[in-house]
Amino acid sequence: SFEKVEQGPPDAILGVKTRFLADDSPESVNVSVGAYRDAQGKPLVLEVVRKAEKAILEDASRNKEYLGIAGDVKFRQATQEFCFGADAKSVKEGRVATVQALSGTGALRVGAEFLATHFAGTKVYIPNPTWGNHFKIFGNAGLETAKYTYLNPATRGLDFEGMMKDLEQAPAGSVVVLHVCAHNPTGVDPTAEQWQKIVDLLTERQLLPFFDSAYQGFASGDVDKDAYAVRLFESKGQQMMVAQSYSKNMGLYGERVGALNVVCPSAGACARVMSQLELVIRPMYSNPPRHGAAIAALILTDPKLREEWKVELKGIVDRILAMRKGLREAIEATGAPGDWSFITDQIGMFTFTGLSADQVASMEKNYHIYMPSNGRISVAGLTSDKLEHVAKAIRSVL
Ligand code: PLP
Ligand code: TYF
Repeated sequence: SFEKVEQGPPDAILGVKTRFLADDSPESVNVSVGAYRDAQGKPLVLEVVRKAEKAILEDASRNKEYLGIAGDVKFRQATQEFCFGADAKSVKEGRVATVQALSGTGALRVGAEFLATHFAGTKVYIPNPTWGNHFKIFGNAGLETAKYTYLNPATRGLDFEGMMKDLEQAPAGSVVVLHVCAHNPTGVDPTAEQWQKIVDLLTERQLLPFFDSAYQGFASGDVDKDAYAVRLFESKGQQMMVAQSYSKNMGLYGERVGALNVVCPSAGACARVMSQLELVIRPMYSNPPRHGAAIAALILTDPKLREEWKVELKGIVDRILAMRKGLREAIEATGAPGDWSFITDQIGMFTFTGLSADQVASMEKNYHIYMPSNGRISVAGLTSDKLEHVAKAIRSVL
């Protein structure tokens, strides 16, 4: 009987939003979920997305037939180039197996299922801390997960030595999950020099990188610059997997647009991997949805739309940077002790404050400010009129 089914716990991040929605205080602030809000605190649909949608609706040659198992062909081609660059050797040589996926989460899940099927027993190394869903995605696929050192809590910077030491211990053939840029939740990325050392270590130790690319363009505003790590690995001839998401950089959250790329050593291996990815997908959801992928494909391939997207993306990144600066200054203005420069040093949409779970609970109870218990603030959810309130609340819980 379904009576025996037990109540499950709420999601660590999505559960916070539920509590926020139930709070009718005029002071309430939602800095929980990583979703961009405009200067008025409203969800944003990019102008370029509206334009692409309009063009799609008006194009009578389009229909609602099922896509193939691997998804929209034009999107798959465009997303490969977006990730690796048009000149990437692996793309030119037809060595990249790419399937459209249900955004980043779906891409990770399909990739995990593929690994579990063909490389059973593989251990997956995941940064500590990371996006909480990583452990469940790989774990539910039946893979063993392990943490590797990432953040140094004392400096709120990268513990690079700790990271390298842990990865040196990983058995050959293990998978290493790496955030391409704008690491969630820490906002801390390796430097170019450190990435060089990481690629050398992974090559030497025969470890397989599984990149999570949820924020390409969202870190620096420059989509090519943000792809640095992936393109570095690609240029070294590394085999790898990359899960891409267009949730943040195109603001397509609910459309579920993403892709899984598997860079193979040969075109033959690529064709075989492709066939196996399709065998993973077919019994799960048959084929992915059309609409969002058509939007993304049009924006990526139409030079005029692509240029407009660039400008809008820059606007988003600039607002986040302004909120970082504003939050730091507002906290410093309260006379709060300590060094708050990490807020403007960290990259992407989050700032990892180092606030304890108790302090976070107190912010919620006494100031109606909602964030996950790990102390991560979604800076993209802040607006100028809330900065002082948030800063004072932080000051008071210290
Ligand atoms: N990976 C990371 C690190 C994320 O932060 C997110 C979203 O917040 C995702 C993957 C997946 O998001 P989506 O499934 O919407 O693409
Ligand atoms: O804020 C975060 O880190 C994410 C956001 O289907 C998110 O958890 C929310 C819903 C979803 C994927 C990611």
